[in-house]
Amino acid sequence: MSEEIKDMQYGDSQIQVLEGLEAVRKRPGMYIGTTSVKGLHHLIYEIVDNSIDEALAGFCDFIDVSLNDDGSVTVVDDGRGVPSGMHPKANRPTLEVIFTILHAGGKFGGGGYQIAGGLHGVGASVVNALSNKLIVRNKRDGKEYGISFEKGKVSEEFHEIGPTDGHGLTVQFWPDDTIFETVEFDRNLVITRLREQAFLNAGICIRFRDLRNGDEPFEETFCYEGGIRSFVEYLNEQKGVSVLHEDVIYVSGSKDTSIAEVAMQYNDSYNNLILSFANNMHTIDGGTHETGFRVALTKVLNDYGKKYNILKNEEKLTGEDVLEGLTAIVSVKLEDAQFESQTKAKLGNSEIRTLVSGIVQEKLETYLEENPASAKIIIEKSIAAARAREAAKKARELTRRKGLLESSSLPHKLADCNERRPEFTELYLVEGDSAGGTAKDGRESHFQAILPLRGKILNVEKSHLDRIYSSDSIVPLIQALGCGIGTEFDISKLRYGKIIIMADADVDGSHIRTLLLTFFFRHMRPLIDEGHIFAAVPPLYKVSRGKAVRYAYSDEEKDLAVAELGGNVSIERYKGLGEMDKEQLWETTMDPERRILKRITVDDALKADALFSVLMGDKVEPRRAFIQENAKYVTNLDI
Ligand code: 28F
Repeated sequence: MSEEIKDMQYGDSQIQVLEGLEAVRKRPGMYIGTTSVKGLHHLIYEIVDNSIDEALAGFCDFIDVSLNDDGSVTVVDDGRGVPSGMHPKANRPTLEVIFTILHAGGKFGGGGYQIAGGLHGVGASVVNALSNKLIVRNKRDGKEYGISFEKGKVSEEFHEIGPTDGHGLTVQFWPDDTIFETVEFDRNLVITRLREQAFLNAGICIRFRDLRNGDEPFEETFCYEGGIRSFVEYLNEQKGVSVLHEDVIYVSGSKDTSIAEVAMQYNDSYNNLILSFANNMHTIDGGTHETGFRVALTKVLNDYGKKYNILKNEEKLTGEDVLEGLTAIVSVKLEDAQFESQTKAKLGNSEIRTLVSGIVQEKLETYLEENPASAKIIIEKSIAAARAREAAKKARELTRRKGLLESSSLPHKLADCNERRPEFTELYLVEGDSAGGTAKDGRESHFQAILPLRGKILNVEKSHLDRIYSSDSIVPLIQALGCGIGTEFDISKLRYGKIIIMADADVDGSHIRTLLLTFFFRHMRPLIDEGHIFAAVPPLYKVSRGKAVRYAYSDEEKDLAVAELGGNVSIERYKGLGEMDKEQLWETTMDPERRILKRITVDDALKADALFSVLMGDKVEPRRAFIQENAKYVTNLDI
């Protein structure tokens, strides 16, 4: 950006005029990454990000997001609203410029907002370009103004509507169905993101409403005074783990224009959950902020352990040991974030490593000195991890020697599809050989592959997770997916775009779903983050009268179907998928036009992970209540 623009006051003239919106419509992927369901959701995030920027600037504390019945999304904030004058350079109303000129809004400039969110930061104009229709209402200086667009072009000129006591911006948009693979928003994806943003920006309240089902609107408000501390508490609650020390450890600090904060708490589980963020963007691939945290954590725990003789002789904790049972959030905000890696989700700024490791080193040390009881528990947990690591290493070597995971051959139980391009293919993971056989006969073999899983083996797998590496059920799964596991995991090698878990709606089915979700979550996490994992939702009843057939997925739906078809209906209750013939299976759970799929989010996986811990004995108390509470969730997957 030119110095001339940089030196200007923040105002109408700072908008950078870069390109027209036609380019966005021609190559949407360049601006939002993908036109899949993930890209679709990005539209909401872009608009909400602008409200959050206004909140971070200190002028807005309430954001309202709703999914409307007509397929549109409305975002409202109570910020200052956009200056209502003309943009001097473009000689158009500023509001129009923000929504029509690429990169407008000052996100990429200095000045203006100190710290702007959004990795892509492509802004409102890209959302506008990719929407059939977009309506803006702007309240500022006692007046309300409006402007509307169609496919990025002004359809109703900027105009004054009338007086108002309010202030802030409202945007409503209808995504363009000729651009996106789907224009149906997934409530859970939106909720997960909004909740995350509320945690990352303490004090901002975000209300979410799903108004698409008129009779039963859904509403939830996310508002956390505790910020990332509350985030850690929330995650541990979701995991259903017992924490090892009372309070969440929180450290923060800043240098120049960068700020960093870390919240962490150990629990009694054997896995870790470290989520890192840069400018409110989840950095899935980590980066300098996460490395700074890990390095400092390892050093501080080793130093403390040695100083107080908890670590003996040559005993040393590795970076992996100190993470066992840790839930942590690392969040940094900086002016000129640099991202690397294929997914552009890895922070590269080296000064951030120094900042984070500096504050963790200094402040965590102080915490440990002031809380010796907690310090001892934490270090002993890490020592136990170090010993378990040795044992696990041996188990892994055994599997490696067998060469199972390295072999490029496909499992013999896999009925593969003909299509090779993953974006068009689906892999059904089917509980049991009998349902597997029916699915094989009933599928559309062009794009649907079937892998039967041996449920019994999964159910008795009550040992440590390392045993899974040699499990007869999991190894074929790893082979079929083709993308490896753990540190060798490479999502670009994934052989199927959708991985669909098809299991009965009973306890056995729930076990299998739980184990699979836990497995994906712990070892193939990007599959969940990138929305590849689904649960098929089989019907509970078949209601028929002569040739007319209705499938019902709940008791209410069954009653409706009975009412619709009139008297003399026959009602069949499915006990399991294995009971259906191939036509029924196709109609109810495999036909893309008719089936119901639930996309698995990180929240679902977290719940499954927690349940898995209980089933596998990670957690002993209060076992029964916990299973009862959560088994229902995993069985029904909250549909
Ligand atoms: C529903 C989405 O986009 N909210 C926004 C503001 C506030 C300002 C602003 C936005 C001004 C000249 C670019 C107000 N007063 N919600 C939103 N709230 N943009 S977007 O300014 C944009 C610049 O050109 C704002 C003083 N400064 C900034």
